[in-house]
Amino acid sequence: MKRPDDALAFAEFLRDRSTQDICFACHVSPDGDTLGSAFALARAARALGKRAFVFVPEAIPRAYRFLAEETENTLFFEPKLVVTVDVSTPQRLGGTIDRSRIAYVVDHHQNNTIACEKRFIREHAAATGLLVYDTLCALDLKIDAATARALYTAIATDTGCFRHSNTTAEVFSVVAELTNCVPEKNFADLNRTLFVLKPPELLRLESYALNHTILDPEHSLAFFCLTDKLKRRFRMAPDADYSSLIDAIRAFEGFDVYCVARQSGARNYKLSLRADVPGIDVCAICSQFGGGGHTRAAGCTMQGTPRKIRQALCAALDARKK
Ligand SMILES: [Mn+2]
Repeated sequence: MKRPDDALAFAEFLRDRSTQDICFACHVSPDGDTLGSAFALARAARALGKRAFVFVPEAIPRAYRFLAEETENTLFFEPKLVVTVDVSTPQRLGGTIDRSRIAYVVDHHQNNTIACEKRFIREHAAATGLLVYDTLCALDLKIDAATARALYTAIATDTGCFRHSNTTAEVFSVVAELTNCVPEKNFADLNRTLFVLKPPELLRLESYALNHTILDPEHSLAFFCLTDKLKRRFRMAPDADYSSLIDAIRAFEGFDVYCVARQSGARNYKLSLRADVPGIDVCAICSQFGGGGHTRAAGCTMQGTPRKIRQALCAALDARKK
């Protein structure tokens, strides 16, 4: 079993006697990777005899709540150390984390900007969950079923259920190992929870989104804007998870870039971008607007009206093509 240096160094940090009372911090709009990775790490830290909890700055989406239940994330204390997990920027930590206590950064995003000397970053890894898996191997910890489910959640969600271009041989070999760690020897039930089941109001909203996506062949862009008004019309829960909308509109054939702009505040929109062709770097585009992410999946926040935002996005896409 390979034990790369970066994983060994992080494993050594976790095992160290001075490493105590750890908070594993997730990013805002928590997804399967930040949550699955953080809960797997919290379980590992506890197995090493440390106190540990997972800090999630916003409500955990329904599909991932089982992670917090399986790992009993009820023990809260003043952490001595913070380890950020899958968090690319200080802004994405949310407001309440004491940044002076950040002791380690574990991530796979490009250009991670969290200030910290100790870093375990692999920009080409499909998911932070793969870094955590290597860490558990470096620690020689047995992977129990709950940890396997947490890591599977991290890897399966960040690869779009093994559909995206980041689905490498490493992904399949790690997932093969994880499959052997659950009693049923498959992840069928978990896949249903993660990828199939959705609240009825969200399914109806997705159907509306498919009917109202602006298809712009000139910029090869499919764009949908989710306004607060629409959220009210579909009676969406305040903590609804809208991350599946971008996957829904990504099914439109013949486009290079897909975008969902979600209103948050009067003139504030959170954009999710996906590029499904090589050569278009949506991370670079989002960086222009203060965001970031991966080459093919990135996000940023923009101010203005839906029309102005779409125009600014088209201008950025045009500039990239020249
Ligand atoms: Mn991730």
